[in-house]
Amino acid sequence: MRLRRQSRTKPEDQSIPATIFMTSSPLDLSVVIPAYNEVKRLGPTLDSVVEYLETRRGTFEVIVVDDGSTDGTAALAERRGPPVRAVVLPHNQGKGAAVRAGVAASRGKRILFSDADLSTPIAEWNRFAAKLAEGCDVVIGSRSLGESVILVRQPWFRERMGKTFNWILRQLLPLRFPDTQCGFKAFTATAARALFGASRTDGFAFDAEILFLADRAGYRVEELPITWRNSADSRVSPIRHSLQMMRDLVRIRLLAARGDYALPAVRRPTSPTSPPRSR
Ligand SMILES: Nc1nc2c(ncn2[C@@H]2O[C@H](COP(=O)(O)OP(=O)(O)O)[C@@H](O)[C@H]2O)c(=O)[nH]1
Ligand SMILES: [Mg+2]
Repeated sequence: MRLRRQSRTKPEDQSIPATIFMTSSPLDLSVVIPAYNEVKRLGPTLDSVVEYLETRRGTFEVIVVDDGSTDGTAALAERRGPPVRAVVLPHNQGKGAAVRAGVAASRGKRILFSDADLSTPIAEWNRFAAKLAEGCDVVIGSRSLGESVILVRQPWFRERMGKTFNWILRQLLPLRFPDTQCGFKAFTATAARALFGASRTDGFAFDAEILFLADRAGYRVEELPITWRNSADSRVSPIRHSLQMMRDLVRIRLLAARGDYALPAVRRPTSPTSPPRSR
């Protein structure tokens, strides 16, 4: 049966047909888009995401988390109406805080977060969905795998910054992923709720924290090569955010050492039919 996607009916409309309630919650997919002053890039991104997901089976919502933007980002998202909705944070808190708020507001059985510039095209979701269906809990895009296609590279200083960050990261945390920072990651709702519920990092180091927690708790995490087309426009300030990310990595290490992360280990059925762990 082809499921109906969420209605475009506005929340204040009292005449919503009963069938829409029956099919709209829980949804098959929530796409979370953290957005900070994204009024220029967000419109085309929402068009692509909604157009693509409408061609696929299943119900979905797109949650734009406006992180204290001052350029009308929230109004743009609100004007769209369902399946797009806006979560508005009163002041700028950082990408990690925004994705966490989006996950908390989501109603999907699976959650994908994507950068507002769609540097990884939304059509990649197809392969991520297949991996989740195989039994993965978390599937992360990686620009560092041999099969990844980098159509437009980041500027040299950002590539260097990314590599340095990942090197320092590996000195501090036992992480096996060469690219933790790609803004395209998918989760089962159970994994996303547990991981973001335990996460404490508001800034750009949140991906590293989530992956560290996921591995430690025994979630099945896999990387997928992706296509990447870097958008020259960037909200990342190389010096300020590098320092903030370093400080946050040290803090994650300390929180872990003190046992401050409340995340129970995953229990899996031990039947011979359960999918093998990737480690
Ligand atoms: N919520 C939030 N999102 C941010 C912030 N800075 C950047 N982002 C979002 O994070 C994503 C990646 O940002 P971008 O500027 O494209 O980073 P780059 O591709 O690494 O240069 C986009 O969706 C941004 O809107 C921030 O302070 N808060
Ligand atoms: Mg970008």
